[in-house]
Amino acid sequence: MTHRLLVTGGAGFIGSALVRRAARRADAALTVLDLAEPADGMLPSGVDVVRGDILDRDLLDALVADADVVVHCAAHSHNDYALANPRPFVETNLVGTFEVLEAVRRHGTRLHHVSTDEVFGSLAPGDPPFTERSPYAPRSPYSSTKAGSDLLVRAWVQSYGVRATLSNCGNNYGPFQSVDKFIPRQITRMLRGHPPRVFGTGEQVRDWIHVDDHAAAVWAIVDRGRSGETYAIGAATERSNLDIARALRALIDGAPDRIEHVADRAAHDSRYAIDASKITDELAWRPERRDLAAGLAETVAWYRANEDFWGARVDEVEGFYAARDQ
Ligand code: TDX
Repeated sequence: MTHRLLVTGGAGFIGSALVRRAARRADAALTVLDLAEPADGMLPSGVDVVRGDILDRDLLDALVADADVVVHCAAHSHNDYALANPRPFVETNLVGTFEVLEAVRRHGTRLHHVSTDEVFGSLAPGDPPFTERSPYAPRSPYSSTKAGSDLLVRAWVQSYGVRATLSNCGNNYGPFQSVDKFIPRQITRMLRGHPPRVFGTGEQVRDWIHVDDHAAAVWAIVDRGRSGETYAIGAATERSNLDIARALRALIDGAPDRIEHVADRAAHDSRYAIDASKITDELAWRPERRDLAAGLAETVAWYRANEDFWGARVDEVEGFYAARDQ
């Protein structure tokens, strides 16, 4: 039987990786709903791309009516933009998820909600990693809207019997990530001859996972996950921002110590880390791309070869950061 899959946000970094992986399956018919036009090469041919907003109720309803499974990835995802202007985050991440939930409720459609480890707040150095049972403790406009969207999904499962799963993943890296995020920003700065810029001390720690491993985890949940359950996704690869900046610097121009420290982010979470035992034990998912050094080298090579993807955006992004002394 063909599975008709609708991926909201499927022209984004994580959403498109989900679509590329699903397109390998012979039994999947894929539709993407996204505000943005997919970048060249981002989506396989044969994917039906609909340009539009999850807040457009009629459009969303028509697409959900035609789907067996909805993977909800559409969100505004950048912390610094949320600090500068939180309204679109509340509208898309909270109200948009509400609209997705109402649509799947009307049509009895299975949902998977893609979320982030940021909903659990910030860890101190010796704390155990986040699990599915960690208390929600978001500290920023972005993470609070994602936390709220998770709670809506959980409530719709309990109150209306919606069939839904959730996932909370650590920091992703890989091809097609927007240049406003940490790793692509540093790579593209260095390719243009500028040093990397870390916020504050640079000692903040993130738990990195290749986007393809995240995509495989999401499809494992869609295939084998239990409705109502949450799955934490991570590859146990904690690194400080300084470690990453140095590694990239060494890959690109061999001068790992020339790094600029700039103004810190407000409410900057100091550490994220994920304990992925539940998904590894219950769904037999394992990260296959655990070699971060190899993954970063491949990612640098991708950005070198794909200036078409990022060249037109870097000035705008650097202008945004410059206005914030970052
Ligand atoms: O130029 C920079 N310098 C810097 O030091 C940028 C852009 C970021 N940083 C720091 C801030 C964070 O400590 O690097 C770290 C990573 O920053 P982001 O790429 O903005 O990611 P983060 O804030 O950790 O959130 C990410 O993971 C959870 C994603 O962007 C979110 O969308 C996801 O939900």
